[in-house]
Amino acid sequence: MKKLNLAGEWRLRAEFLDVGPERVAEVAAKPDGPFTVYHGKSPNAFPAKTGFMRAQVPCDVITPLVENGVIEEPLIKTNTKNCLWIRDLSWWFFKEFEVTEEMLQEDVIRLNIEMLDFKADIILNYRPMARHTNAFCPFCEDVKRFLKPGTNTLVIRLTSGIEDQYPKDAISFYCASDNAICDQRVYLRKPQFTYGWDWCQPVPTCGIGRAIYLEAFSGAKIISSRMDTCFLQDGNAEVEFFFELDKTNMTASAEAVLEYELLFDGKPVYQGRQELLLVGGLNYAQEKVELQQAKLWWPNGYGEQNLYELHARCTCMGNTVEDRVKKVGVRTVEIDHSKLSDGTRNFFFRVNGVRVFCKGGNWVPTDSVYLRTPDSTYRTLVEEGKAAGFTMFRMWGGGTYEPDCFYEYCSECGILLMHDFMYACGFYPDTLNSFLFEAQREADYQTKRLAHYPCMAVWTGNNEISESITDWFPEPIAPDRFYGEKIFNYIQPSAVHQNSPRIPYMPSSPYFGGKANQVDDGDVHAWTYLGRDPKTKFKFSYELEAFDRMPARFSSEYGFFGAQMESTVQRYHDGEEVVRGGEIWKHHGEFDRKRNGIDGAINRHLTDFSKLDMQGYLLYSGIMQGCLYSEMSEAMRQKPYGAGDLIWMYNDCWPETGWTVIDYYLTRKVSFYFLKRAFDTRKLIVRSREGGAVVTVINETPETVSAEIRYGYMKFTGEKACTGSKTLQVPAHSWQQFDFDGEGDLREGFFFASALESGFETADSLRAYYRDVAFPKAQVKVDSVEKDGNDLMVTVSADAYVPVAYLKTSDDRVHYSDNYFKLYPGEKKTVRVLNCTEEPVVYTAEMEPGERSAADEFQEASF
Ligand code: BMA
Repeated sequence: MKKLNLAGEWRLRAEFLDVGPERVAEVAAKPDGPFTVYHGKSPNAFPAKTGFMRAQVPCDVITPLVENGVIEEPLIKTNTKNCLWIRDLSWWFFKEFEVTEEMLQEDVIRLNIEMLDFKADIILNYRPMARHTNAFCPFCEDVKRFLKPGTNTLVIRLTSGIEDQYPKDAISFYCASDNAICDQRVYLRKPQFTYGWDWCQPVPTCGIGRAIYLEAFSGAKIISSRMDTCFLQDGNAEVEFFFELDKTNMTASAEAVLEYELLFDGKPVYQGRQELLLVGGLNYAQEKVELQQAKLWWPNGYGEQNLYELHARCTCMGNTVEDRVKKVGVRTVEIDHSKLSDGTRNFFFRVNGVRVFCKGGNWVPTDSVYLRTPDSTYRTLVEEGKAAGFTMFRMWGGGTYEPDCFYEYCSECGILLMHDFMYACGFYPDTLNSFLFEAQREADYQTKRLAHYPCMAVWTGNNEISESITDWFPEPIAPDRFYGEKIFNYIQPSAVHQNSPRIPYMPSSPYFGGKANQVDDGDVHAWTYLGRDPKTKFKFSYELEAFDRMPARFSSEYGFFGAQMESTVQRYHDGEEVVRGGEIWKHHGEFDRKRNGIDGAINRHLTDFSKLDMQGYLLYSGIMQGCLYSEMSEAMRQKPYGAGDLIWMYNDCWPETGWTVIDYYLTRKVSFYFLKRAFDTRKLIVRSREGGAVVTVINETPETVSAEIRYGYMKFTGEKACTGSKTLQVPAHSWQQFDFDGEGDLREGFFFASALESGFETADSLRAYYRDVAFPKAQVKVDSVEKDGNDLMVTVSADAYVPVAYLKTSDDRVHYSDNYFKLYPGEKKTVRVLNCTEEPVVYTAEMEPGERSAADEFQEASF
């Protein structure tokens, strides 16, 4: 097989939209001057343009426009407004390449392009030869008949797709977010967030993404392969290998040999060989094998992420073609829906037979200009998820299917995926056969592509579309039928069953119960319960006990808003003065309904919001977000039926004040550390009860520990009462509760439990109503600073309880093993400060006691 990589330097120019592919010769003949664009007076006026620019393919069109100085980086200042004109042009990519006589002797020469966004005309040697309109499955065609020996020219003409007029019909009537620029996005199979969402500005673009190459071959090759884990028994595993092979020459059969090996730590543990008689086109092979003493793959914290390597090759007509080496895992995954004693049902994931609590967040695209994300960003984001104790990302349906490296990192880091198909908040036109055709091949392609990754835990049909039909529309405006059902309820389950049969499928997220977002059944988006539902009428972020009462088993979405670090705010202001509430500030995230939630909560729980300056706002909104996330996560983890807590949202596609815990520039927000603690694998959670407290003891690690848990009542000033201790056997992967009796004034202290030597941090019963109590003035100090390689080990302590103490250096991007933590009187806390030489200073965030008003308690939900 001969491969010709077409990535690299291409030439790019723009034309008006009505210059179609048939005018390619005319466009190619235009003078090669520098690319220029004129907008007249307004940046969004209809543009005139001339010339060519260089583009490093793969790329979208914004990247070369920025690199060539035509536009400024769109994600800073208010620049997103200045690039809407990109949708008004067609974009022409040109590439010349050499084809040898030898290549032309092969049976087929396929042009493979992994991602084309969006409407693509593919023109080879000035002959328009194909059209592609789905960014979610690749272009792959035999183009041999269009090629010649010597120099060939490939032209790809792209438009963003937004330019077209689609029917204004029942289907498109509710798919716009506040700041979306097209309410007909549902007609286009491309990342839906690029039209704008309630957390990002629209950034229309188009481009060629990921791999692009020609591949010439004769004979057969493996086009998909995977290893499924059928069952585990007594340390052994039954696994099954699947191969899909494609043979050239449709009218003849041929002998072939398929060989494959499974390696662990570089050593073969199984070798397979099959002699096959292949027909033209598709052929299939499989084999079931027992692996002795299989090394299992576990989610983060639950055990090792053991990975095997699957090597495979096919020899046919004298040619041997190697398959891409795949890292695969031995693990089973299922959703347990068993009945509980009260007649309701469980909803939890079981991996290798072990119940797993899914801790994590929703993953959205990494960049509004999503084709430019380097692998290193995926790695950092996944590793940061791991560092925060995540066991799951939910791949939100308004984004994209990510590149392979992302799934590799999730598999390496033990982060399970609840994976939406890319449909969100809209009705999709399943009345059009052409649309169903695209839905079908996308489902087929993506389920096959991702089937071998051990991180894949469930496929979900879409984001919130099932919920929308039952919950979002009052009778008179509800659509006449459930648009999209042919996709979510028929095409997708069949593709999953066919290509990834050991992975569960759910038609939507949320789902299960008499209606899709029933709070006590299945997977829930807890927004409704937290105040979005007009019927609820008050904000639960003001009444933290409501988190405990919420009967959800698994919340795969809920969110609280929080500011970013100051360096990020400075960075997107790009030298402009930072004005809180100014135009740039507002543009980056403070869309109406998001804002008031956090301001009110700061007022209610932490301090007088009106007295905060900009730095104060950044700090306290971060702390508030962190408190709410940890309150909710701990509430979910201490319920016997609690099984999942995924925040909306983990990451971001641009720098904005929003729901995330890590920002677009990959800087950890204040809330990151609250979530990290809430997600500890060894964890105590204390809740006060009448005459004492209940302690939840969670050990997700694979080791059984014996823990001496000390408990009692402690005053903020450190005096203890009613103390006791209990030595508990805490089995691997376990959850248990015990309670103890005690008395104490809960306005002056709290119940606590602690087993530091066994890896359980001290926990207390104090909820984040910090304005209700008067903390004594505490002296906080740095006890010692020691160097450990490139890191500093900083030990701090306080003489009285501190609800939030934090370390700070001149760089707010520095990583700490923990930060924004509680300090208990007499307990020393040692923090690792990574890659840092500057000694941090320790501060406390003062909580100003205040009167809470009745209005605070039952404030009308504004959304
Ligand atoms: C949801 C999501 C998104 C949305 C978010 C915040 O329900 O699925 O569509 O952006 O809430 O409003």
